[in-house]
Amino acid sequence: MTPQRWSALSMPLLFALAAAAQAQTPTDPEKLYESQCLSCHAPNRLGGMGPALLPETLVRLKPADAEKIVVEGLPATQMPAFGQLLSPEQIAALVSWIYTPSKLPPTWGAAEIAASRIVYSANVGLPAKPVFAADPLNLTLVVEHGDHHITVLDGDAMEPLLRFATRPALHGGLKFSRDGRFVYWATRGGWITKFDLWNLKVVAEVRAGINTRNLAASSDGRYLMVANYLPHTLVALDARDLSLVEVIPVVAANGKSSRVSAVYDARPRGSFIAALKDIPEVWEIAYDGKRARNVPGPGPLPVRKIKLDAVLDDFFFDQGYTRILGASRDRPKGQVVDIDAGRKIADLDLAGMPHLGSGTTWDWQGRRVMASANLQDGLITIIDMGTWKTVKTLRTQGPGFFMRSHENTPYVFADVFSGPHKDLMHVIDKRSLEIVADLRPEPGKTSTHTEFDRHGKYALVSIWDRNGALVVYDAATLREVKRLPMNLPVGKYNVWNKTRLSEGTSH
Ligand code: DHE
Repeated sequence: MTPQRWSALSMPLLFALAAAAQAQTPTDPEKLYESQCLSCHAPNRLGGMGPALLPETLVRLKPADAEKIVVEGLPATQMPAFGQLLSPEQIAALVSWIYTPSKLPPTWGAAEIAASRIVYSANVGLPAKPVFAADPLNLTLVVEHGDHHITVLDGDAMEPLLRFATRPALHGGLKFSRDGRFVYWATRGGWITKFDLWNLKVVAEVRAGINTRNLAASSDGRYLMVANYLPHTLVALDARDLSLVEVIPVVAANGKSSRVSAVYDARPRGSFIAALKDIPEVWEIAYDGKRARNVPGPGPLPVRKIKLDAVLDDFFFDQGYTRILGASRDRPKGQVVDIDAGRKIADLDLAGMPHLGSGTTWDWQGRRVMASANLQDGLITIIDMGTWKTVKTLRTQGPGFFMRSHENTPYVFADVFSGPHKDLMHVIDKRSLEIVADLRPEPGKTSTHTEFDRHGKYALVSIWDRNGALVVYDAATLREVKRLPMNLPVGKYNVWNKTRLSEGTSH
């Protein structure tokens, strides 16, 4: 029975039916799953309308929280409340079972990927002209986690143009075509979406994995590369229609397979660079044979494997895309890898858990420096990208997640993501390397992730709360100019900053 039909029944009848169902329903979790969950979460727990329910995909959800969701349902999703229908014992058995490995190894190969593809043909071939008057290069997309939506903001007026629903659990950077017309994103459940930003329409969707990390878009506009945790694959898609180009198994020479930490486009190299989580290797996958001269191999997307001393969980490119700065969760030091030479060239003095992918760079006293927040400790490390030495360590009021800046502002915004000061946003002066201001946009609520408009005039900060907001600051005076209510907003992506590779943000 659907949740909608339940609500049409009278309460006493509902309770009587629920009691009868509880008495009849078995406590065997597999049978419970078949009768109650399979229609949305799919056979073999691979996920369908609802997410996959496997230990590999549930790492971020505590069993107690999973139990709460089963009992109460999940607002703004199709997940109904089972608290009246199943007994506490049945719910406990079910929850404990979804945290055990599946008997059948979860598979998501070429056939499943191809079968999942949806092309919205009415939205294909629409005019190459924006349907709105706002500057298309100054649009900012805001991801709202609370009810799984994206808001498209006019970056000059700071007014929403459109708010639309996405598939659940969108994570990581949105990636744009170079003209800014198309935007691509991935959900943790493996769904990839292509959206036409000029016509404000979804063009196509495909499920490229069961548990996906992120995606990269090639700068020649031809390919998307999807990094998966489950299965252990990189998946290349045709950026035009999301059709499958190739599934690349991520396996080392000794046969050991690996999750992919992340994949990024290296524009000047004509290649994708992927870091692996379980094998100490970085892979370069060439999509432009002319530019990527040192990537030999057959097929349209040959792979070059660079061996390292340690796995990389997170990394950052230098401006020339010849070196990457990498960090491993279980190693006290970071490493600098020269991609051309194919080896580590320096260690980085980075303690704790630096979040390099969310760092920022700028010129300081004639040198290029890079700053990274730390997910474990209240410190920010600023590194000279010529000598690879730390030039300054700043103590902050707690662990941080994102550091963001823009060419046209002297400031870096660095959030305090957790702990008692999670409502603070530090403002660092790029000239003095000192914290010069603390913003507290909403006392008690986490403030996080800053993005600038294309001109660097406004800094947009997320209040990460279901009753949250997007707070717009004047980037020069640091005064609040506007506040738009939003539901758990997190990442924000300005078309200009992302397509022009602004030095203050990630790409
Ligand atoms: Fe993210 C980007 C990894 C948890 C919000 N995050 C990324 C990227 C990686 C990453 C590799 C770069 C992707 C890209 O740009 O293509 N994130 C991780 C983790 O390893 C970590 C710590 C744990 C995990 O389970 O994945 C993690 N991330 C989170 C969150 O808890 C956040 C705050 C909320 C969420 O979405 O789950 C979060 N991550 C973000 C955002 C970006 C991101 C908003 C894009 C930032 C940008 O400006 O590009």
